This record gives sequence, C-alpha cells and structure tokens, in this order.
Amino acid sequence: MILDNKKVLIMGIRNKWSIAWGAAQSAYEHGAQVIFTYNQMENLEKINELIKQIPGSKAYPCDAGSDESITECLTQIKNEYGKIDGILHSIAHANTEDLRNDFILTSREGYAHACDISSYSFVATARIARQLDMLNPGASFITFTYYGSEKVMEGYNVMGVAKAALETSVKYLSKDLGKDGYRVNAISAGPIKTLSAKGIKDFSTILDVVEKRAPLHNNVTINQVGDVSTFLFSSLSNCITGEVIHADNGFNVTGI
Ligand code: 0WD
Repeated sequence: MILDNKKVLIMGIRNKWSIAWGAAQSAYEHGAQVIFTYNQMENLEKINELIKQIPGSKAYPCDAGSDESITECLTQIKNEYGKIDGILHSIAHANTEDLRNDFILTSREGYAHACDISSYSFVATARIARQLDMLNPGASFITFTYYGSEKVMEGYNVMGVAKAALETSVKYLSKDLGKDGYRVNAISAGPIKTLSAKGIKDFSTILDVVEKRAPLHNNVTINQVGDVSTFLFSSLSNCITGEVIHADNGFNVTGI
C-alpha cells in the first residue's frame, strides 16, 4: 500500500464530519499509522470514541494559536512515535461576527485572529517540527484551503484573506523546506458541510451552486478530499511541492 510504514500526523480533528477524519480514514486504509491533534478538551471523549475506528491511533491536545502548545504537543509525539513522515494541517478559525458582517467591518483583532489560527499556525508547525528534528526524509506537509482565497465568496470574508496568506505561505515554505527534501502543498477543497462550514452564511446555497455548475456536477466528500491528501503524503507525489491542488470537482475552472 502507498503509505505502508509511514506515520502521519493529522492536526484538527473535531468530529466524524471533519475533513481531517476523511483524510485519516484514507491514510489508514492505505497503510499509514495515524496520530491526531484536537483543539478543545471538552471534545476529547467523543474524539477518542471516534478514533477507535483507526487502530493504534491517539489524539493529543494542541492549540494552534500558541507556539508553546505546538511545541509541547509535537515533542510528546516525537517522544512517543519517533520521526514521522507527514503533517496535515486541518485548522482554521475566524470570529463569527467577521463572517456575518460585511468584510469592511472586520476588526483589527478579528483580522489578526483569523490569520493567526488559519495561516500562521501552519508556518509555526512546520518550523517547530523541523527544529525538533522529527521528520523522516521526504516528509510531506499539507494544509487545506478554499476557493474564497481566489474569488469573493459571500460570507467567507476575512477567512478568504487568511487562506490567501496560507496559500502564499505554502510557496515560501516549499522553498525553505525543500532544502531539507521536505514538500509542502495545499489542497483547495470544494465546500463540505462540516461544523466550521456552519459558520458561513448561506452555505447550502454554495453547495447548490457547485452541484449545478461544477464540471462533475457534484459536491466533494471528505473521503475524496482525504484520498488527495493520501496522494500528497505518498511518494507518488514526490515531484510536487509549493502547489495548491483543487479538489473541487472542477468548480474553479468554470466561468459563465
Ligand atoms: O467546506 C469546508 N468545510 C472546507 C473546509 C472547504 C475548504 C477548506 N476547508 C478547510 C477549513 O478552512 C479548515 O482549514 O479545511 C480545514 C478543516 O475544516 P473542516 O473539516 O470544515 O472543519 P471542522 O471539522 O469544524 O474542524 C476545524 C477544526 C476545529 O474544530 P474546533 O471546533 O474543535 O475548534 O479546526 C481546528 C479545530 O479542531 N481549530 C483549531 N485547532 C487548534 N487550535 C483551533 C486552534 N486554535 N481553532 C480551530
């Protein structure tokens, strides 16, 4: 199997609807050992129940907004598992009011918060993982982005700005980490009904439009997006880095 003997860290599991869960299932089905991080302590019981479906997996707390928390979490993982082969960042957050109001009303704090959690945390994770020397040769970093970074999407607002920063961070990180032979890519996933997506105004309209207009006339699933992350974790994608791959049934190529 393409991920045999690989250990991958999936950061940002919330529940069975999370894209992170689709990625974890796919990685496991293709032979990987899977390790998770989660954000909120009060969800731990449910997350532990869920990840029982992936034998040998374990979840560690990690607040992406704190370098100390990322360092503590990655150190613990390195001590327990040794070197790993990939890290998937499936983390984003913006204040609810910044997704409800017009973009122009975004506060300084709200703008910084969205960029901190949704973009900077990926840079911090990559840096800390490298500092800790916890990566095997050829390791692969992956993050999730969305089309709202490229075009104005109703209700996506500051998250679009944060995702644009994330995508550009992928390019700069690919240069820095390429020196060590590590790869860095983003997957621009089509819209999926998850807990985070509930924060976006009229999300079901977005799903309807994608179904009507995407070349493949369907919405993507967490399992399809997860298969793309498996490809990026695997050596089949050895020559791909600094890339944003659209996993959106082709929606991004449509014009009128
Ligand atoms: O349509 C969608 N759902 C799309 C999502 C389309 C394209 C991309 N994405 C992206 C999201 O922007 C995000 O980067 O995929 C990633 C995963 O999103 P998801 O699967 O839609 O969301 P969800 O299952 O709600 O998980 C997001 C998680 C958080 O859950 P909670 O509610 O526990 O905060 O992001 C994590 C957390 O697990 N997260 C954090 N993790 C660590 N520290 C933090 C934080 N401070 N804040 C949020």
